[in-house]
Amino acid sequence: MKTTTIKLAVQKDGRLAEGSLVLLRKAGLDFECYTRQLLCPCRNFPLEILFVRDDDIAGYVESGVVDLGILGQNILYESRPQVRKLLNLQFGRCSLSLSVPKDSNISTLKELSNKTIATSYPNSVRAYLGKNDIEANILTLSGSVEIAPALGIADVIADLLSSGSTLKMNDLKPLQTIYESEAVLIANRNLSATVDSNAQLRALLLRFESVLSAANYKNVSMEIPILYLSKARKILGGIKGSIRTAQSSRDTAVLQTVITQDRLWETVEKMKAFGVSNIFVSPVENIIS
Ligand code: PRT
Ligand code: ZN
Repeated sequence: MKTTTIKLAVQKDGRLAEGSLVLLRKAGLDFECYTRQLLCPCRNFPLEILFVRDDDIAGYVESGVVDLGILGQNILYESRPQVRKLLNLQFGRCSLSLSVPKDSNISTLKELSNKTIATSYPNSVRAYLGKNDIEANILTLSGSVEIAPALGIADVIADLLSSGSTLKMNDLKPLQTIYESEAVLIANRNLSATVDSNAQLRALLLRFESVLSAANYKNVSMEIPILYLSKARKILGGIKGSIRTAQSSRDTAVLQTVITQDRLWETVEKMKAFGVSNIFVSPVENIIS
């Protein structure tokens, strides 16, 4: 079988850099990037990782300089590069939001009419205004959008928002969300057309998918009086076939299962009614189906 090396571009420094590396490591990829050199080969997979600025990633993938890239979905919405999105990666979450000064009397979308909106995302804002039938002026800035109202050059801003602390620090408040965004894996169009026949790419995607599905699950084990075992099994459900029990003493058993993160606390509360003890919760690294 012919082995082709896949090239993947990730952000060198910035908000997506750490999340990208964590994903790659959890996928079992072994590489060293002490000084974050530009190109880093993987020891145990035919993959080369290219560390670049986030602004360059879409272009590199589009032109085929690299095969894959990890970047914010906001870039796809804004620049519409000719690439294919393969996976949502569950980190780098933020929203593109319209915000106004705290003391502004703008409180509805309609009131944006004829106002000036400062943003680094002019295409996204234009499309949103068009969809909502609003005519406003767009002032494109490359950064520090949040200070535009204080400088008197805009009435409104449209910027990425995650914790909201930048808004607070600049006496702004959110008005409306334009879209939600998270990090995504994108592929060059020619490469993505060969997913089925490209064994390396399929293997890499399987690794990423197994990490992503595991992120929503927890491993839970507990000691439970044997008396309540069958009732507990009914409540737990768990992933198909994943409830295991082993008798630990005459009247108790150790029960182990995998449950979704959102059911964790509710389930633990219910189990407490059965007199369970020694509850251990640990992350699930991969789910390979
Ligand atoms: O150096 P390089 O060009 O690679 O990086 P960059 O500085 O241009 O980008 P970077 O690292 O800031 O953002 C990369 C990607 O991270 C973005 O394209 C988004 O997909 C994602 N992301 C997630 C964010 C945020 N959250 C975010 N909060 N990008 C920017 N911000 C900024 C926002 O513009 C605002 O200035 O953070 C500020 C608001 O944050 P909060 O937490 O105060 O609300
Ligand atoms: Zn950038």
